[in-house]
Order: sequence, then C-alpha cells, then structure tokens
Amino acid sequence: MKKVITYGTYDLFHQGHYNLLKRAKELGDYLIVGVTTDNFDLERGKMNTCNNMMERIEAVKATGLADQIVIEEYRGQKIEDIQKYGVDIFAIGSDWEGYFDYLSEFCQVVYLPRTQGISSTQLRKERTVVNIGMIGTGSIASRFVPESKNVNRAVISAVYNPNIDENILFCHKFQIPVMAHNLEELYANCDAVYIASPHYTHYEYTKSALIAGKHVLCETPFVFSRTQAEELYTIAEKRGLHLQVALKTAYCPAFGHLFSLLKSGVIGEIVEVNASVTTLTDENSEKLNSKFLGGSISENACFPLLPIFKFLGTDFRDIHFYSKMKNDVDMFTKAVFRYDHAVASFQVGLGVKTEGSMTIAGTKGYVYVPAPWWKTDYFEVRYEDQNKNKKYFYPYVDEGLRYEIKDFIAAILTEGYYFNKVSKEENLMMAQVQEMYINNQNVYKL
Ligand code: C2G
Repeated sequence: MKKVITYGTYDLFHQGHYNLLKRAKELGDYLIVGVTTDNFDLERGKMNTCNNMMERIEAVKATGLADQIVIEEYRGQKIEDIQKYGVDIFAIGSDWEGYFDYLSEFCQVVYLPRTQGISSTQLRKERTVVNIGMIGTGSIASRFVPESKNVNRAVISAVYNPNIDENILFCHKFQIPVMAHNLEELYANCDAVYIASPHYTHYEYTKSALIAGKHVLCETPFVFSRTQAEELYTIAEKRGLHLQVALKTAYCPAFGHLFSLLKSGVIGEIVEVNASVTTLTDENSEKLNSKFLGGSISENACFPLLPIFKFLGTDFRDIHFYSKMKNDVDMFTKAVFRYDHAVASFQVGLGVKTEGSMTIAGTKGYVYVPAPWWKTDYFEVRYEDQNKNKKYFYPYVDEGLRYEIKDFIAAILTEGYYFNKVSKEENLMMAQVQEMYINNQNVYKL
C-alpha cells in the first residue's frame, strides 16, 4: 500500500485545499492529512486564522478524502511522522517548491500544482474588518501599525495628531488612508480608536471616543484616578462598547500560560511576587517631566501591577512607596504591598537600572521569569529538588503588540462571550495605585 502524507492549516477551507487533497490522494492508496494546531500556527507567525483547530479538522474530514488525520504540533514533526506511519510520498502545494527537499532523504517529495485565484488570505480579507483610528503618532504608534498588519480584520484607517507636521509625516510613512484634521474627522473614519497619546491626555481622549460611540484601546497607564476609570467604564458599558487597556504583557502567550499554571497550584500557595521594570531615559524626555505626569510609577508601574493583581488579587491592605527623586519626579520607585497572606513588591525606574526579572515565590517552589519578563517567551518553574525543574517556551513575535490587537478585534467582533484578560477591577485598581502615589499616600521620598 502506498501511503501519502500532506500538511496544512486549512483555514476557511476552500476549493484550492480540496483540489490539493484530491491530487495528493491520487498519488497513492492511503492519505494522511496533518492539520496544524493553533499553537503551532502561532509559533510559525500565522496568528490570523479564522477557524480553530477543531473546525479545520472537521472541514478536512468532511471532504471524505483523508484516510487518517493527524495533528501537527511542532517544527520537525514531519520527519517523525514519515517514519512513524511508514509514508512513501510527502505531497505539498507548489507554493512550497524546494522548501521540503530535505524530506527526500526519508521519502519521495512531490510538489503539486496550486489552484490559482483562491487563498485563505484572500477569503480573510473579504470578511468584515474593524477600522481603527489612531490618536498619537509617537514611538509606540509607529510600532503599532506594522504589528496590526499581522492581525486579521484589523485595518488602520485614520490617524489624528494635533501637531499637523507630525501627522503628515506619520501618514506618509505608514500609508494611512485618512489624515484627520480633528477628532470629528477621525471618528467619521473608524469603528474603534487606539489612543497612543501622552499619558495625561488619555482620560479626555478615551471619554471623547466612547461618547462618539467608538470602541477604545488605550495605552498604559490608562488614567490617574479610580473615579475617572469608573466613569469611562460606565460610559462604555452603557453604550455596549469594548474598552481595553493596551497592557501588552497580559495578552502574550507566555503570560497567559503562566497564569493558568500558577492557578493550578504548581508552586503551591503564592506568598510573594516581585518584579522590576527599569529603562534609562533621556533626562529631558517628557516621560520625566512632572508637568506631564511623568516619572517611573506613571511610566512603568502598570507592568508589575499586572502579575501582582493577577496572582494575589486586588485586595491588599496597604502599599508603601520609596522613591528616588530628581526635578520633582521619581527616577526610581520601590513599592511594597501588604496582603493578608502574602507580600508583593516592585521596582520601576527611568533613571536607575536594575535586573528586569520577576520571581513568584510559593510554598512548593517558585517561578523565575528572566528579563525582560514583561515580554517573555520563556520562564522556569523551580523546586527544592532541581530534577523537578521545568522550562517553558512560547512564541513572542517582534514587538508583541499583535496579541493585544488580536484580542481587541476579537472582543469587538465576537458575538456573545469574550474573556477579558485584564478585568475591570484590575484596571480600576491600577488607576487607584497611580492616584495613591500622586496623593503622596505612604510615599517616602529619598
Ligand atoms: N493550496 C493550494 N491552492 C491554493 C491554496 C492552498 O493548492 N489556492 C495548498 C497549499 O499549497 C498547501 C495546502 O493547500 O499544500 C494547505 O495550505 P495552507 O492551509 O495554507 O497550509 P500551509 O501554511 O501551506 O501549511 O506544516 C504546514 C505545512 O507546512 C503547510
């Protein structure tokens, strides 16, 4: 019996996929079809699939052409499958011509003609999109545009910056269709707004966008008072709009898995969380200007606050802040949180540098996430008995903003249930911590 194997994602299953499977089947007597897992696709940079793995498997099954379906989970699996199933022919579309020649050491490799004029990419483009209008054209905005191109159904449709020269440059550089001269023009050309303006403008812009009926993705730090955050959530909820804070760490694959691992008790009861985020910044930067609410807490605290609130909750007893000051702003701050059964601390800096790692201590072991833990693709779970230590690896592609953008789009387009990776209470509490600091509550200045 001649066995043939072929692989694919088979997203939005179409005639091209069908033809390929039919041609592959005709090469032998028995066809094995490998369908990629969602995780494997994520790892190889394909994060815009519309169907999940089960739907994609069902589509392949429905053709009646596959004698056996296997799942493809990792790079290098093809050789193992060929050996394991005794495969005679590996077949794949001609778009891969030459790429899989290395498999000819193990079986015959055949590139089959690809069907012209149809592709998953094309079909994905024809689906409803979310037009995003951007406010702000700074460094994070410049990273956001290329990242958004990896997210299916996200389209940057317009940009606004009150500084017209900067606006022109940005629109030109990134080929944005509409350069808005004011907010009305921006709102007229989008369904959702991404706010990437200076921190102190977030509240006004978010409120204005929500009132205009737009979904909002607001950069961190969200706002500087709990009351303001509550007000914005109330407006969003009343209008059925999605309000999300662009805290990229919360959306990246490693952090999501770390969260579920720790909740399942792999290190026992969590007793301490400690994390640092420090960046050395030019002293003249707006980030260090007290007039613009600059400083380390404002710039970086939301990152360590995320694991602290995720792993210990928001119900702490008190916080003490210790700040190294210069020109009326904190160049560095250490904060210590007291919980009933745990303690947490963080170090944030804009003019002081330290190791940017995170450790989470538990009664059975601990987690170590090396620098930069806030955009990690790797962490370790360690125990007293080192033989039990485990290393975990995940994809984290380029700037890593694509994960939060993907969730933003999913939340807007999903009819029905969507799980918020950062809860309303966590966002409210992050705003409250900023407020406590601004109000000098337990702040010791050095
Ligand atoms: N295909 C085709 N004609 C089209 C579109 C796709 O013949 N118009 C073929 C591809 O060449 C491939 C198969 O259909 O052989 C599945 O395509 P995808 O779902 O795009 O999967 P792909 O990313 O090519 O994954 O490990 C996975 C494999 O490397 C291939």
